[in-house]
Amino acid sequence: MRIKIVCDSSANVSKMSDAICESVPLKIICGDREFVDSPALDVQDMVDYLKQAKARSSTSCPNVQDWLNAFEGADEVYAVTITSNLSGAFSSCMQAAEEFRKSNPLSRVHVFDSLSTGPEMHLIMEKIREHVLARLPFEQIKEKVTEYMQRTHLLFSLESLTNLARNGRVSPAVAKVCEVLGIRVVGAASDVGTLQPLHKVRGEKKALSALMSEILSRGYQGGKVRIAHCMNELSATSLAAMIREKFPASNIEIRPCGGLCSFYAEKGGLLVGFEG
Ligand code: X90
Repeated sequence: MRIKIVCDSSANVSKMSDAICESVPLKIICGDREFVDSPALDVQDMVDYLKQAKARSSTSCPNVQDWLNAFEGADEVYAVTITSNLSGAFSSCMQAAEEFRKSNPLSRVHVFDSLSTGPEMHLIMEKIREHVLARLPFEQIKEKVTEYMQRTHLLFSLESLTNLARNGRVSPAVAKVCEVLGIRVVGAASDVGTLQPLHKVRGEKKALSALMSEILSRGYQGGKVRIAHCMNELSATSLAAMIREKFPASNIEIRPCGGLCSFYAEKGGLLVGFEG
């Protein structure tokens, strides 16, 4: 039996891609240039290009066929998408699941709406993989992962919300806060999968302590933490050190954002997924 765990590229896990895991790219579009968020994308080059470009930029989610291509050949599929409240990825994935089941009547597909993105999706992918490797049956994996998702969280710290606001993913009023140099917004993925701003802070240090106290208030006790950063490894490393100081045995991994998260989190942005 062939099992596949499929996610969209907002999970930043293209490095996890192998025979079981597959990442389906979103796209970043600017004028007549299109950046496909695959492992081959040079994120720095994209960010530099967007910075000097005059044209409007936007993003697009995988279409039904993109998902179907990733499902191809599988008997069991577990798909994880970016929040359905900010992207069409969940909806196109659900359509693909329906079509796939029709043309492969013996197959089983489940789509998890992460109501989040980035490192929280990463945690969900890892949990599915763990259960798949332990050979748990389909229904049980569905149940256990849905339960797991109740205790995973996503926090963010952003220097700019310009691309989020320009593309209608956050209100212009929230984005305006960040227009003042040095002001960061620290927030969380809300229960319904939208951006929930929590603090407006001046400077990186204050942002890190705000993140730390939000992590603790969500019941973190030394479990897994996955951090994705947009060109801000230093800050990611400092946060990891703060967490390790309190919880020396914590399991922390840091990785750079891929194209989609870099576009929206923008330079300096941090995304933190963790188990509460
Ligand atoms: O379908 C598309 O074109 C993709 C749209 C994605 C929009 C949101 C991306 C957010 C990326 C920003 C900070 C974390 C926000 C968490 C909210 C649930 C990362």
